[in-house]
Amino acid sequence: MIDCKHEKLKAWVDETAKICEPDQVYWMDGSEEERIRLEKRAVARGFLIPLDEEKYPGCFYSRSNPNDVARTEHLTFICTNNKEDAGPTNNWMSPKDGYAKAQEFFHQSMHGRTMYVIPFSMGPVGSPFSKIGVEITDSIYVALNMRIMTRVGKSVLEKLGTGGEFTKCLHSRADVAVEHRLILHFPEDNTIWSVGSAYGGNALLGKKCLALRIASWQARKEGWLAEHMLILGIEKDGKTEYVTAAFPSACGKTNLAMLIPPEGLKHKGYKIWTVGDDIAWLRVGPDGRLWACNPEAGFFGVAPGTNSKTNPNAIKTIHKNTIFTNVLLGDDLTVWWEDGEGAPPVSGTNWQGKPWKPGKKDENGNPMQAAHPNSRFTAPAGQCPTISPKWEDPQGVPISAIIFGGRRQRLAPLVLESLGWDHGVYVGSTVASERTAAAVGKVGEVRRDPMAMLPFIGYNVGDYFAHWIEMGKAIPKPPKIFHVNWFRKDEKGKFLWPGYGDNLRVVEWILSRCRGEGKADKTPIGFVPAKDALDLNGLNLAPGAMEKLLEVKTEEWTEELEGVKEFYAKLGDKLPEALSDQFKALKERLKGKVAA
Ligand code: GTP
Ligand code: SPV
Ligand code: MN
Repeated sequence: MIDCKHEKLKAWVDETAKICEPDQVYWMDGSEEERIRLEKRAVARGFLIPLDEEKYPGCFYSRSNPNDVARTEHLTFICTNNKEDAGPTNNWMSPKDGYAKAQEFFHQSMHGRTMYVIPFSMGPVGSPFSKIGVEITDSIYVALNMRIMTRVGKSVLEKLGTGGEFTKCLHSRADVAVEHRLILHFPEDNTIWSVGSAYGGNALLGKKCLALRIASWQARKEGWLAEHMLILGIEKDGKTEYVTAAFPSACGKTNLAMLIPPEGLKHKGYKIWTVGDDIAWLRVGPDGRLWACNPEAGFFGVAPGTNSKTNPNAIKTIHKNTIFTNVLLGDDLTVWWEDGEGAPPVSGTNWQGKPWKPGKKDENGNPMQAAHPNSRFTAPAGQCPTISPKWEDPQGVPISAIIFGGRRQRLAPLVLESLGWDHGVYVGSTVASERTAAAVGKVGEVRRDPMAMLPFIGYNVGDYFAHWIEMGKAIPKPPKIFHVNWFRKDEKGKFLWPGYGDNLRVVEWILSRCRGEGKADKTPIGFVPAKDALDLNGLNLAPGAMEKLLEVKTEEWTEELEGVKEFYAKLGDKLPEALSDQFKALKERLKGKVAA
């Protein structure tokens, strides 16, 4: 039994137990013995299925309710006293209404269940930049996932001491009904309440809820940044440079963070180091550069498309101690997904729990899906073959470049260098991307997703942009800011760029630009690589593909301004002047009135 000396925490747990009425309360200690015990219990209750012990040691399968397979942004709220503090891009509720509404759903929601109390740290326990949370949940699936994704247990409680600050994270699956689902953030109370879902981003409260929505609020107050970014180290000739990249959900962060250099670049001797694949906390370091930490301890990665061609490091990471959610479960107790590793099992059960065989059709005559497009793996970061020796360094790593990106079939070139910090913030603020399966909604629809943070900014987007502009002034040696698009297509709808490992060719150019090397052409929207500036050795691109990939069409970009204008108009007087100036300057450059 864990001994908690933090009176406020104990009182909160007692108070919560009175509302949710669990059968018992269990404090997690984070031990290995506890993991085995909880896994056994989850298996006995049917929440987890153990996979083949030889092929997948320590791995489990989990299938969630089919209505609960992605983040539900329309049920996600920022609850602040002033509506304006949530801004035009967030759903808002008053804290009073939020607590009252959710309380109805939490009431007696844990009958017949255990209430797990999970003390966790985002960032290494005890690091001056880490943040502590305590998640209360009735989901053993959540408890086991939190043990992988965060640092959990006794050491965190010890760090918290008798009066340490922590984020109160309350979660209940309740009846997993969409009508009873709410994901509420109370940044003024450092509190999160999530009910009615057991899906990752809705339920693993350390991740998007704490490390982005609540943390971005705190970061603004404390002068740092909490971002939806991977962190990647690129080593050459004994020197390692680091970049961060913000792409919207399911747009390639995990893949870029674990990339393998392509054959044609092998002779250059690059080594790639993975620091993080989803979230970065960035601060100004004593040397005047921007430094990034990964607050997470695991990867909650998209399964479909992951195979040893696209992402061999991920495949090696997930062969043990991994939880697979909503993929295909083979009758031989293996797992598989669309564009997965090797041949599919001869028979199995798909993500919906239906019998599945290769080639089987659904009721509409379409191929029956094996895995949900947003099916995921949860794996310890330390198992990644390319995990950086610095991934748990409390100081983080110094950043040379910030890369924004989106999924755009047209318009956005393969890579673009901004003209400076404020223009880079403009570029980030205007990122647009086609929707993916990571959140409920229409897949493929283009929407603005500023800094890939649209669903994760915990306050007014106008204030968030202003904070980015301010940060530029506070960083004596700021990183350069870029934009990439791996997803441009030809007329036939085929990707023009091979992507994955070949993305290193683009990162290589980016780093060369940061060192003041690398050739570029200036266009009205920023710098693109000069002809032959990208190393395409060993790459067989279709004739004319590179020209199309780097093409900047003035008419199309002028048209794009209309969309930006519409988006910026929503910000009203919260739009920072620096950004409206950037907008005007770009418009002039596109008219050709001023030199590009
Ligand atoms: P979240 O975990 O949702 O934040 O997503 P993520 O940004 O980490 O995305 P991830 O790396 O998991 O990639 C999502 C999908 O994009 C997968 O199906 C990948 O196969 C695909 N993908 C990743 N990188 C590339 C690329 O360079 N080119 C193409 N065409 N597809 C890619
Ligand atoms: C995303 O959707 O951006 C993810 C997965 O990384 S989730 O944790 O569900 O947010
Ligand atoms: Mn993400």
